[in-house]
Amino acid sequence: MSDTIQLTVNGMTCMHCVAAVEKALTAVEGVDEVIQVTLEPGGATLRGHASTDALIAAIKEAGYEASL
Ligand SMILES: [Cu+2]
Repeated sequence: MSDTIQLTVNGMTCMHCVAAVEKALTAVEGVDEVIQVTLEPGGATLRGHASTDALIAAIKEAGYEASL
């Protein structure tokens, strides 16, 4: 059983940023699927049981800001 998690992501300016965030989230333990990352408004929707702290940290490491 996995949950749908939605995050607000700030700092993305182009499709490369979107791809970078998508890649970063995919690598987090517990992420089953990154459903979508949107540029405008900046956000990410994914499925899994990953900790939100780990997701936010991964996005930060990729160079962006995220919050629930
Ligand atoms: Cu970009």
